[in-house]
Amino acid sequence: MPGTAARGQAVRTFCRICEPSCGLVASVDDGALVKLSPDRDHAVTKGFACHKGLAAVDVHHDPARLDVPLVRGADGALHAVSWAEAMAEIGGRLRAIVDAHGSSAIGAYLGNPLAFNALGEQHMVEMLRGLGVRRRFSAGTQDCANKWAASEAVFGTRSVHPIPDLRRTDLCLVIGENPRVSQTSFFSVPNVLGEMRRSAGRGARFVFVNPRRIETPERGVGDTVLIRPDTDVWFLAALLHEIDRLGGFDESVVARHGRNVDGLRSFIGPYQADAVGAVTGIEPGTIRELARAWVDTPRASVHASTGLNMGRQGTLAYWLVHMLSFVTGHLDTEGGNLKSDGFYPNARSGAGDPQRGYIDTEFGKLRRGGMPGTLLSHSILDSAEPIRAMIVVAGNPLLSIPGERRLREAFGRLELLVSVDIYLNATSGLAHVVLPATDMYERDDLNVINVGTSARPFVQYTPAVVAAKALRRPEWWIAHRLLQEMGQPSLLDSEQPDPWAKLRYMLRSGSGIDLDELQHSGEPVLLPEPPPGTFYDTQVHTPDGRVDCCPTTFAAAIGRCHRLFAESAAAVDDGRLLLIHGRDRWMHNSWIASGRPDRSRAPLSMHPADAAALGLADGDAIEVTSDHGELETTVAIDDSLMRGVVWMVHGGGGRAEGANPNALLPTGAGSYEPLSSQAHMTGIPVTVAASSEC
Ligand SMILES: Nc1nc2c(c(=O)[nH]1)N[C@H]1C(S)=C(S)[C@@H](COP(=O)(O)OP(=O)(O)OC[C@H]3O[C@@H](n4cnc5c(=O)[nH]c(N)nc54)[C@H](O)[C@@H]3O)O[C@H]1N2
Ligand SMILES: Nc1nc2c(c(=O)[nH]1)N[C@H]1C(S)=C(S)[C@@H](COP(=O)(O)OP(=O)(O)OC[C@H]3O[C@@H](n4cnc5c(=O)[nH]c(N)nc54)[C@H](O)[C@@H]3O)O[C@H]1N2
Ligand code: SF4
Ligand SMILES: [Mo]
Repeated sequence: MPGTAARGQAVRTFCRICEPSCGLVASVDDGALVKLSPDRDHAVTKGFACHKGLAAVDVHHDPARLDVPLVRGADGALHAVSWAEAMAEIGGRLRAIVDAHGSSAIGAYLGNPLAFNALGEQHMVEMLRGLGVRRRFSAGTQDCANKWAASEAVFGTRSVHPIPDLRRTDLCLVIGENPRVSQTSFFSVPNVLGEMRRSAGRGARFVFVNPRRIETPERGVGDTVLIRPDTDVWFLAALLHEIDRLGGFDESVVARHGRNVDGLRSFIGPYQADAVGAVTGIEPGTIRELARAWVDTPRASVHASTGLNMGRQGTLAYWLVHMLSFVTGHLDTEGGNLKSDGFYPNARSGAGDPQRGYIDTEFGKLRRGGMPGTLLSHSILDSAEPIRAMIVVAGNPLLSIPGERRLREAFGRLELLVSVDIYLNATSGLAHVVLPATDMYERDDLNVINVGTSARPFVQYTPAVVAAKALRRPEWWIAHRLLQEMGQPSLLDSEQPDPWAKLRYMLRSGSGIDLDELQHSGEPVLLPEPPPGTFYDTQVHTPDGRVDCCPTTFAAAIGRCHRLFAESAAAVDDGRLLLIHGRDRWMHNSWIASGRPDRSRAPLSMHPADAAALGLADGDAIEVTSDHGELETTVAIDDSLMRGVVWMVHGGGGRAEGANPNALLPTGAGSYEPLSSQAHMTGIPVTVAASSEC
């Protein structure tokens, strides 16, 4: 392993659990990782780290970690084997499946931690290409696929996501995001709460749009505007409508850099603040006041996250987020929204023509690039050409994709399920072969996650801080070992494989950085901060170089949007509660539950008045039912919620015990947004009743 640390050393490294990539110092003694501490000398993250990042030392030493390859035997149990035996098992089964059904019978799912793993992601994707795997699923369609689709349509590239210029902004609208808990997404700011607090201290106003009064305002930053779930698109349409009425569009910016603004105006036409009041639950006066504030504030910015993404119309909603910034002249300006490049210009590499972005499949038209997660069980159980082998890397789709019960049945039908993970998770518990990966302190890496979305971009190399324990292997090696087993060209054919070749090239061509020097210094290298005044020249990749204010590919979605509005208006008082979910401070998706006060709880939080109306009290056992499934849990009274909304943490059933809200979410036809394949996961109507078993 290059750079593995010797005895009694402090090794500079960084965390790869979430997006800020906080700098850490690893204390290594006698080849063992002893402690992780915040790196106070880090030029960007400056000693910030959260408890999850520091507790990753426990993940490294956790006796529950996978140490050796496992193969399921005739007795139904998993047995320790060598890498050669595990690969022979996979190779034998895969070859039989491909011989009988072709490579289209192989599917794959790539989970969230792979996006934090520079070599792992690149080489796993290469391996899937080598094996001819067409049906690829990922955490992306449960997380952010709407953002890729919207940016591709508006800016001509899926990779452009301008971020608020927090240090200089005077008004920041934060939609469907909980920075205190999650440290934000598609927006890398170390200690984002501290940064927001500093901005608030100099007078910046933060407005959080959320069905819950989230923790961030409690910490002295801003106010919450409560919104009914899954209605962001209409709130944003009304905000733009009222801004336009006030003359807030910047006609010269729009004329110079935009096209189809008439289409945008026609879309927002029906949505005055008064018209959306009942559906969004937001007082018309609140929207008008926000519109006035936006027009009157020269430095105004906006950011949206998973709460907005997971509605039925995430692409249209994110389109309007871009529009709010662009048509009012706040994009590419100080204190507005800016886009940085990181160590390579990712806007260019993400460029694509939205007109050619969709393909015909047996499930209808789908966005090219990745299948909707909510069609995974259908692709195994209901397809004319079923997936028979699945390769799952760094993911727990059984728990993270809606519809666990159906997925369990589908995975049970597979002729081969391979899981590459650091733990035996719920998904790998069903696998035929489980392969033990290295964790983030056992592999060398580069902070690739925040390229293009970082407020203070830096690039840093970390060595493998310690050698891999037992038989754990890095993903790049596993990918190429499998290619080799399948008789495909593989890096391992060479005596001195160089998994870094592509990243070495990207670093050099993108920012003139020499990988060897980066490896040698261990220092984070600072890159240019997002520069105002360059966006339209460097980041827009539409055919005519203009920002598309109403892409023609949205036509059907716009018609659907108007129809859904009429339906939602009719359903406002139907008496059902609306389920939302999200994160808490201790859990990280399904795989970390660090220091969680009560690991066994995933209660349903209810507003006191909603609980009282059902005769329920804190701690009562309940059954929660939707049109798609049911679960049992207990009530937690929570007056931070909007009336009529109930909340659960997601990821339950993994490292933390407890119910998983995905049992209540839709799958199959109608469960994903047609434009982006993003799953519909928020604002799900449910009924709650005292548990009949009590
Ligand atoms: N109801 C509901 N569902 C959701 C969400 C929600 O808000 N609500 N959120 C969605 C979102 S945003 C996301 S990103 C997805 C996450 O979906 P997934 O990525 O499928 O799920 P995770 O729980 O993150 O599982 C990650 C797995 O990777 C393993 N792992 C960790 N580090 C490594 C490593 O270095 N190498 C390897 N090979 N494995 C590793 C962990 O042990 C774990 O088993 O879930 C989505 N599902
Ligand atoms: N502690 C912790 N941090 C994490 C993670 C974790 O599991 N735990 N996961 C990481 C991952 S993979 C991701 S993607 C990021 C996500 O980061 P965030 O997007 O900030 O995720 P959440 O903290 O769940 O915040 C989502 C918010 O959306 C609100 N919401 C729900 N429905 C709606 C809606 O319809 N409209 C609006 N406007 N709001 C709505 C919820 O109340 C919630 O406060 O967090 C990352 N950081
Ligand atoms: S904020 Fe995220 S990147 Fe930073 S230490 Fe915590 S988990 Fe790691
Ligand atoms: Mo995510």
